[in-house]
Amino acid sequence: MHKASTNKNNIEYNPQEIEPKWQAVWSKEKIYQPDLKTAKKPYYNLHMFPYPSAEGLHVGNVYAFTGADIHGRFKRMQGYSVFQPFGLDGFGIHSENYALKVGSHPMDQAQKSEKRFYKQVESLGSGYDWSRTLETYDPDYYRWTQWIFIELFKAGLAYRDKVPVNFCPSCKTVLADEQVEGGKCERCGSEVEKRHLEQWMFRITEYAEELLSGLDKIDWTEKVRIAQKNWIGKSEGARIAFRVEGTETDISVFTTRPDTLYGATFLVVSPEHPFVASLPRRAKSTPRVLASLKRRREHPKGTSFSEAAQRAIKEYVEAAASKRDQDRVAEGKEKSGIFSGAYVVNPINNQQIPIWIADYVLMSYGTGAIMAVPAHDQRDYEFARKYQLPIVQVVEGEGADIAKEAYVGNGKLINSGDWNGVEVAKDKAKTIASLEQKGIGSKFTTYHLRDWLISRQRYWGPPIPMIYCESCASNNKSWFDTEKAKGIKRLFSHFDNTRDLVAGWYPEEKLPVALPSIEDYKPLGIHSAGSLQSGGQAGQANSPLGNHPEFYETTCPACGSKARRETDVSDTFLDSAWYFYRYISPQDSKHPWDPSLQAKWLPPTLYTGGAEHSVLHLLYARFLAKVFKDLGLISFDEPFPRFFAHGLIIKDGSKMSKSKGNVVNPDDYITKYGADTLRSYLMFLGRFSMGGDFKDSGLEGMSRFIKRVWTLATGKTIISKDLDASAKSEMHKTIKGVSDDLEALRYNTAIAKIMTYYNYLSGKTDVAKEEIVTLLKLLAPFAPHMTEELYQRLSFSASSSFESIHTSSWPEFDPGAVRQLADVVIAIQVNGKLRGTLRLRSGQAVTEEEVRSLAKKDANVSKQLEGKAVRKVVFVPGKILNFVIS
Ligand code: ANZ
Ligand code: ZN
Repeated sequence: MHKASTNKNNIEYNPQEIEPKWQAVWSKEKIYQPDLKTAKKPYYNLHMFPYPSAEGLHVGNVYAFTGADIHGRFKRMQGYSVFQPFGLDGFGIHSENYALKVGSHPMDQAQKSEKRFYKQVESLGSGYDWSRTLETYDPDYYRWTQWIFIELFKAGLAYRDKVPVNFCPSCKTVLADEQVEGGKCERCGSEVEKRHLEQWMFRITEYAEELLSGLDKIDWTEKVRIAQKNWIGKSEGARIAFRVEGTETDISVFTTRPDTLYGATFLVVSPEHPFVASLPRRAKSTPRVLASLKRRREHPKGTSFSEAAQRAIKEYVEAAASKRDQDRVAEGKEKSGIFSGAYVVNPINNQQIPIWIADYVLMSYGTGAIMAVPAHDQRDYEFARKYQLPIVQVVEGEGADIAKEAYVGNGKLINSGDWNGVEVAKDKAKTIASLEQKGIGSKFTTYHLRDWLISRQRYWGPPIPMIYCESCASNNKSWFDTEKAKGIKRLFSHFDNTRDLVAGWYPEEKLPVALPSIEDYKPLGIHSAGSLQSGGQAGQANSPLGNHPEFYETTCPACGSKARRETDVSDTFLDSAWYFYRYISPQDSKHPWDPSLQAKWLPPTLYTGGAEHSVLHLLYARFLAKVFKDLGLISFDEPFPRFFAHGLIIKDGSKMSKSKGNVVNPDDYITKYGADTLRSYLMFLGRFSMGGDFKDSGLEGMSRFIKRVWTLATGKTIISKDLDASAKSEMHKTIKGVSDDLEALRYNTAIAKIMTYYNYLSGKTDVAKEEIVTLLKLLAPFAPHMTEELYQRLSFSASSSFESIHTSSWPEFDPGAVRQLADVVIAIQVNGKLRGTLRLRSGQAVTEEEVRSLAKKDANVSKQLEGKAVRKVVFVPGKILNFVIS
């Protein structure tokens, strides 16, 4: 390599040559492959793994991966055994949609994407442990995804239910709530429809409180923590029971405003509320209902009352069923409803109030019924206005004008019996206590979070490993009646109440249930009776596997009857909710993850990724961790103690997307400038947490900087000598700044500091070896190839065998070496006029005393003060010292 310094051509910076060269050396020397068993200081540096569905890597991926890699490299040089794995989230709807688009079978497409993606990622030069990759569509992986499904089923956390679901007409499958953004499919952007379908669900709601309280003990990017908190949506209030007139039954409402109970002038139940279904029976058995409707002249002439009213109610309920929740509750949407014919008694004042049925009340929230307080709730107000229902004001406060709109502000209770004068915001607890004392209500907490819908009517996913036996189902038997079930830890006792939700179901114990290669893999959508094929059921969404008896025909594990496999696959987000456990032992055929390595390596030390996953992936992964903990599978209950959300790369002012035609392909830039330049440029764009705007001109600038460092290290006279105090100070100042920045993932400012240091060094006539080594080491995480090349060329490696710059030690900061952190300039005034300035090193002369005596030594100032009496001194530390003289 010393010969090289005499050959001019070879000293030119040539990333196309050196980058693949060092990638091969690193791989051969296994410098990024810690021995997980013996490693002393484990540091699991994880970033979110990508869907390899697009046309390969895009600059947004490069940005995310590089930011994580830089932190990992920093930690490795600090002496940690950094484990940084890579893999592909290539199962699921995202990849399948892409395969459908390009017209290639998902299985073939996966192989193609995998090759291309891995090759591209390798060209970035990141420090991955390539011996531990995983792909979610690999049967060795998804057999454990299926195993997890079964573990949840056995614990009572998976059940099948007919529920109103989000259906994407374009993806032809149901979606979880988290996958619907503003009424649109998270993946394809189509308007989501509402359907009632039988689906597998995970009881994530059982963990609502833990998911919420756990947020307080983890170190996450604040906006992501808040988004998740809001999604869980804890709501505290009360439950109040209203007796239905003429019956022994109560309708229970959930309210966050129990203090407004005196203002409840009607009750509203959701169209799906069981009370509505009970109405026809009631109409027959209670003449009172009939009488009450007659009184109100809602009984059209010529028909039997109950028939007409029932028909109208039935129609209303049916219309509501097809509406989407977000449309039903939207502010400003015209409210609709229908009188039920029945009444309840307001328990606080014994007044009779009517029960209405309206679709702005959802069955899935609270109790599915509300007490309407039109004076203080805008939706109730609009409803009351439309149907001429009474409005009674019970809160008096500033600006209240009930004639115009509901008053939702603070104030004091009025028209509220013994509650009059109570402060509404402050004293909610008082009214709840009063309700409890009177025996008509109690404190109640509910959550907006709903159970995780896990089944997908698609092809490209892990088949849900369950078997359904008709004959067992009709005897109300399930796996829970088997001998095996007796020894299993059940997490929730109230599972016993929902046994019917799993009747007939048995887990497949022989995993994996392999996804067969079929040609008719396209999504089928909802079956009408006419389009039924062998596997389908009218009105049910059917899966491609439902057309394959060779797949689904089997026998019941319990009774031996003919049985049928589940033909739905599970949600992609299940695949990605546990991948980071698998990385520690991707080849383990006995366990989902190695139990002993688990204790040492999990959870990941730092997790980086996009904020857009705050209520998807990050929520699901937290849920699974809590279940695993309860099942005794792991020793922690928060999977990501530290999560850092990076920003987005935009191009020409908008998020990169194919439809906008502004996707940047990193390959072209790597070819032209080298990965080191692209990496450093991306990290210099702006704060890593904020993202930035990708500009070709910026890349040119970074390319020049990288070349300058190259020239400095190859062209300057580099000598071995001791640093003088000022050189030491410059160096340690830089070490401190860059180290702090890398710790906190503030990469743009780290680069700025490295640039400043470069400028300092390039201004010197000769540069000491120590200075160049430091510069290269600080730059190494950003530009791993060229710093390695220079480090080796200059033979800075101490040992005769290969020692990479990336496993060398990070420059140690010596606080004693820093002479000055920054200069402080203090204006010296006399009677407010500037008479001199004082330049101080920070840490020097900070008290007023000291500054005053230094100021007096200034010739100009002392002349001004001569013979004058100083009446007062005004001192603003770090800025001004003003002598007031007479
Ligand atoms: C009476 C009341 C008076 C209310 C008032 C509000 C203001 P959050 O904060 O989202 O929890 N509500 C309860 N269950 C509902 C359902 N299933 N569908 C639609 N609305 C429902 O909102 C709680 C409030 O939303 C509850 O408090 C209830 O209206 C309504 F001046 O009860 B309130
Ligand atoms: Zn059976």
